[in-house]
Amino acid sequence: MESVKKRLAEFSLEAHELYLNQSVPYLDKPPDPLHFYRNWISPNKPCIIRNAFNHWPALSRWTLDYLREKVGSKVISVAVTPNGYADAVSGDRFVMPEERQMRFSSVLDIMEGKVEKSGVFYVQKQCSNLLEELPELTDDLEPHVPWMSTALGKCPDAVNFWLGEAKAITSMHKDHYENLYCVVSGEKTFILLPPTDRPFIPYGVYQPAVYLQRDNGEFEVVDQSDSEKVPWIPLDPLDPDLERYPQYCRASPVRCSVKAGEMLYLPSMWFHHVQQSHGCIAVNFWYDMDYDIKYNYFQLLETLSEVTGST
Ligand SMILES: O=C(O)CCC(=O)C(=O)O
Repeated sequence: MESVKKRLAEFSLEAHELYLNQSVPYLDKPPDPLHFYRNWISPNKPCIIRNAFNHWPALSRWTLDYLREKVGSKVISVAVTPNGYADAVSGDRFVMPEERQMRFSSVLDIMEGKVEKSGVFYVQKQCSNLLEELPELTDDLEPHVPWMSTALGKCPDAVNFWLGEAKAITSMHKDHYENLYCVVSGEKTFILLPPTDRPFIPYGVYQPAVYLQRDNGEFEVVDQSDSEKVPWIPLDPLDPDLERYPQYCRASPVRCSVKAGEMLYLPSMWFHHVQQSHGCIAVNFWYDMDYDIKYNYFQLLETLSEVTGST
């Protein structure tokens, strides 16, 4: 077992030498599908694409005033937390946000500082919330990214809308989606780690719970006793506890900032942690490719890391 563990760690370091970049490269225009498949999807490397959605009216239209006029009266799902961390480890719990139904105009009031509320608010429901909750906005963009849909041979499985406060942070995790993340206004900062860094990334298994805000404004953590325990990453890449998780010093996080008008290609199974400027608006396209050989290969790495106790 020890030799498999050692080989896994060597493999991760070799991956860096062999094919990974020290920073996230830029493409200056949308690629053609075959080129993109060959150079980015297949090797599973992230990149930032400029000028990929200049033609979306959203880029010039989506001011907070426009959103208030167009969808202010709509009721949407908003993630509310005391500290900005939705879906994150807190003590010995995996704590999810309170999912509150609010008028879009009330969220805008908070973003614009017109009202003061305790808690941190983030429109981030990842269930294709753009199509499900805000269909009025879909005229302002394309329903998919044609060159990506051609490259993958399918349309996206979800189109998500994101609008959040500066304090709203997405804790480190990975998804099995091919992700095209488009920043429409403001800026997002991603910390990325390749799937091959898995042996250096700690995991724990946590009791799930949700935040619930009481009438006095205090947040309570309520256990979801009927739900199964959740495997999650307890480490904060902004302040990694290297005494507790010494193996993380062998990982190679890459930081990139994605500005308005830019699109990040975030390949499946890459670990990511996300911060944002206040009021940042983004849309992303998730393509589920869990039948792909690439995904199965990283699942094998996951299993090997688990059984060798590389976590
Ligand atoms: O923008 C964010 O806060 C998180 C994005 C994310 O985790 C994703 O697109 O998978």
